[in-house]
Amino acid sequence: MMPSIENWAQRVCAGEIRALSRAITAIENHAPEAEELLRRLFPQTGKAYLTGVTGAPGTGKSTLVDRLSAYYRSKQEQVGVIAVDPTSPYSGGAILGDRIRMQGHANDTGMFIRSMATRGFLGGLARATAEVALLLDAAGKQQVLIETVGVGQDEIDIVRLADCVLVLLVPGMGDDIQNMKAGLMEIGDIFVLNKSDREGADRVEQQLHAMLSLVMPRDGWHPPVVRTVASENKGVDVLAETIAKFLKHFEASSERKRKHIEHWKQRLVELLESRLLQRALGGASGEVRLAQLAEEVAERKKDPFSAVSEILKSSGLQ
Ligand SMILES: Nc1nc2c(ncn2[C@@H]2O[C@H](COP(=O)(O)OP(=O)(O)O)[C@@H](O)[C@H]2O)c(=O)[nH]1
Ligand SMILES: [Mg+2]
Repeated sequence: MMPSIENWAQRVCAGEIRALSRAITAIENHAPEAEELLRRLFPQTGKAYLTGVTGAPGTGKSTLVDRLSAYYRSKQEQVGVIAVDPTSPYSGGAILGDRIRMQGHANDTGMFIRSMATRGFLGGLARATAEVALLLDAAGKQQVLIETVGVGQDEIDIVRLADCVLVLLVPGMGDDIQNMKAGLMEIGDIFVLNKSDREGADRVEQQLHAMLSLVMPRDGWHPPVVRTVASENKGVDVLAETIAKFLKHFEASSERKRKHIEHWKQRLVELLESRLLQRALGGASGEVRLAQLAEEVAERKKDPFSAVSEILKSSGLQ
């Protein structure tokens, strides 16, 4: 088992597509070897720059990610793309559409694209995405782009992983911009006004600036608005330069370090929780015991505090 995991880890580091795909599947399935693999790869990580791309469906996220990827590849940087789309299962239309659109990179070994299933994740989608990002980092992808629809808490958690967050908006959103989630407003490091070839771009940009003037700048960074026409590859170079500028600012202000420490603090708590829960409840018999105790508490035969003490005692944790 162990030598083969070592070999697997080496192949991941070399960027071998099959080894990477297998590793992502292991992460998605929460297979025990995924943890061992990530442990071995961890020392090789911490070099990638993670950019989160979020916005409503149809705003052009996939198109933009595709264009940004091509930009980075033209600069000889290796690129990894993680597409998280809650509206589509693996074989669904949207993902297939993404695949077809990304086919321009199909024969490029410096580029790795993966669509993530979004349902049925043990331990949460954000955690799986974070682990896949680590994997791509270990595989030498300097630019990791994470596409996600900015709707639920899951998506917000995913975007929080990123070093730089792009929030996409398009003209014709009408009053939507007023109702835009405060959360999205706060996590955006750069606002991208895509489809700026469409009517109403000036108006949306004005509204956006008005709203942004109310947001406190973080460490002296005022989130800029960049206009793009992703489908025509317009504004993509300016956007990439703005992302690079943000990174420079981010590192100089030590904000990146602070963010990473915060991130790992949260991840450690999550890992601790899941391990302790595993130890406290054990296998199937623990689950049965939990259900029994819950019933007794619901019927007021037992108080919840004694029930928890009982679980801890029987698992040797107390
Ligand atoms: N007019 C125009 N259409 C665009 C632009 N960017 C993307 N599109 C189109 O918008 C549609 C949705 O794009 P897609 O990238 O799939 O959006 P996503 O759902 O946010 O990933 C596609 O038909 C794109 O070709 C743009 O800048 N201008
Ligand atoms: Mg998409």
